[in-house]
Amino acid sequence: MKIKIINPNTTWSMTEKIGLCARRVAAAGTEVIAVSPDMGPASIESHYDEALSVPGILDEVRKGEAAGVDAYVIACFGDPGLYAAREAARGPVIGIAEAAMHAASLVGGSFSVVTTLARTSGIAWHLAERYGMQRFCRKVRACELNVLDLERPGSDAYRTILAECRQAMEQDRIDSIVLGCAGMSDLCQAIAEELGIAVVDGVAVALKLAESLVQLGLKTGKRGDLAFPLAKPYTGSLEKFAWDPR
Ligand code: 5HY
Repeated sequence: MKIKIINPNTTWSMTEKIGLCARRVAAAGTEVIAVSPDMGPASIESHYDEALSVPGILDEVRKGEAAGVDAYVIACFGDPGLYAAREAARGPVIGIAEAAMHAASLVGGSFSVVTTLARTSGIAWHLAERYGMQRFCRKVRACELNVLDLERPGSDAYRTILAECRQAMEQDRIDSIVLGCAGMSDLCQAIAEELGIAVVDGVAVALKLAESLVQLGLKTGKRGDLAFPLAKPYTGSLEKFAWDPR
């Protein structure tokens, strides 16, 4: 099977890292294709960034459908464009935040999210609410790191994130920690081993969930609000997004 992991930001070093972490857990028969769109923000740290990342995500889904991709992962903790991507795809589309929160809810009664900037914590809470995870989510903690600090040598990002995770473990009465950024994917195992608590990386969970759904023959339902988009003209730079009902 072919699973396409879309890092909606255009920072390819993060995309490569995300692809590596996904391939580490992928089954033998799974081809993992990790991409950044040709257009979009270098990092996603606001509603504005999220909105501007969606055309790139949908463009990658459009290309994936033509290439026979079986499922998609949206590797950004805000799950941007998740429902639009589900409309455009035949197979499953999994957001890393939704995947991570569900996984955390299966291995304990409570979790805290450790993310980058405090300004994105509202987005994480909105997702917890949308996914019915509020009763499990104790806290959303921010390290006050920019997303691209995760890619900057010498930024000391690991120690900053580890310290916040330790605080969460010691103060929040939780069973697990959810990493609130796809760019933290490579830190998951080290943090879990150092602290001795379950640490959930949404990239890995989303990949395994996508694999399972494909293996079970479960595709995105097309009888309701995730049906394929309606055909109509789109103008300007969005012209190529006009839906071809072929
Ligand atoms: C992400 N931003 O996973 C989110 C996380 C965040 O560029 N990739 C990004 O910090 O909001």
